[in-house]
Amino acid sequence: MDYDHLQERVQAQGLTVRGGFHPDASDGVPPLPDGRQAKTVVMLGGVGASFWAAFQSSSEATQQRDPLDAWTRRVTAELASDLGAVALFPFGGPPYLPFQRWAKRAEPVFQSPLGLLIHPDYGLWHSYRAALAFAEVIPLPERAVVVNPCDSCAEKPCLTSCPVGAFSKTGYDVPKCIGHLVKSEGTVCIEAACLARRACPVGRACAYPPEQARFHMSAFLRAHSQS
Ligand code: B12
Repeated sequence: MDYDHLQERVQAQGLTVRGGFHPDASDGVPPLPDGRQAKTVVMLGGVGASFWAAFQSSSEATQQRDPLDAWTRRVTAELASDLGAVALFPFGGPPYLPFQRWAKRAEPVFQSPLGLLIHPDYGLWHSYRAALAFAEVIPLPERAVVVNPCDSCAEKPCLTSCPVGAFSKTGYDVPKCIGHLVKSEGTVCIEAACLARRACPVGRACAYPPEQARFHMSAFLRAHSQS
């Protein structure tokens, strides 16, 4: 198995390889079905609208419950079976697998003040949909050396753009955010896929188009207004 072949197979399913790493026991990667420790983990996800068309044309897109997760499960299970890997998912918890921690091992992304990981080119407009765990060591491309874009951002507009001040240096006030999203004034946050996220100057070309923004924000709102 080589990395380029893997990227081709993954892209054919509409997902993107988001780097990989060779885990050790401290990474919290679940053991493979035969009890061995995985030797390579490859992260799969999306950048901007990269998986949106593939998902939208799938049979899962019109199902009522968690359509994106259902699509992700199917395409990743197909990839895992073809490539001899085990599929792991960021959803389905709690407990949750530490996808953001793994993402930082896999590619140059950094914790932004919002909690989301920032990528120097894609900004906050990217996500992790699944990971593939392999028993073998797959050689990985050399990791690019880049700096955290938030370090040189003096203004930090992400921390001052939320209409209800849900983000602060002490964390993210989820009930405050949800309380606003359910009101008519919250529509603008839904259309923008979060005004705080939208305020970040990095990777704006990758910002989600309106339909995708509405989809993600509505799913987030549904999940949290029920609890
Ligand atoms: C629980 C959860 C949340 C909780 C956060 C609770 C909290 N304070 O941790 C809530 C519901 C608030 C949340 C919100 C959102 N989330 Co969320 N969330 C998760 C989930 C399912 C589990 C996180 C976790 O507990 N991991 C377990 C620990 C052990 O793993 P870890 O990697 O070591 O933990 C890291 C995170 O917890 C992170 N963290 C800490 N505080 C916060 C706060 C926020 C807001 C986020 C996003 C992360 C975060 O720091 C830890 C150290 O790196 C992950 C998927 C996953 N499996 O990781 C997605 C995930 C972190 N979320 C994600 C996203 C995109 C969002 C939303 C934008 C949803 C949306 N609209 O699409 C919002 C952000 C707010 C907004 N207004 O837009 C993405 C982030 C992608 C990225 N670029 O980093 C993830 C990775 C899912 C994915 N499929 O890609 N999320």
